Amino acid sequence: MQTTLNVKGMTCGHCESSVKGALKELNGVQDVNVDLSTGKVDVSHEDDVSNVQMKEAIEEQGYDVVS
Ligand code: 9UX
Repeated sequence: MQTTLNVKGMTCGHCESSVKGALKELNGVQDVNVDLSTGKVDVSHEDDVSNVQMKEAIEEQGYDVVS
């Protein structure tokens, strides 16, 4: 399935890499696309990956998930 998360605070390519890397380490995450201009992070993943899990992985990198 596909989930879009709104992430605050990503401004450069390193931010993008950190967020992508953290999400891709979660079991069941297949693909991650980041749009730096909007802060939208599209995650393709198995059904058993929860929003909370994804949110926590992003917050551990120092970014806020808005919704
Ligand atoms: Mo770039 Mo992101 O210098 O927190 S790593 S802005």
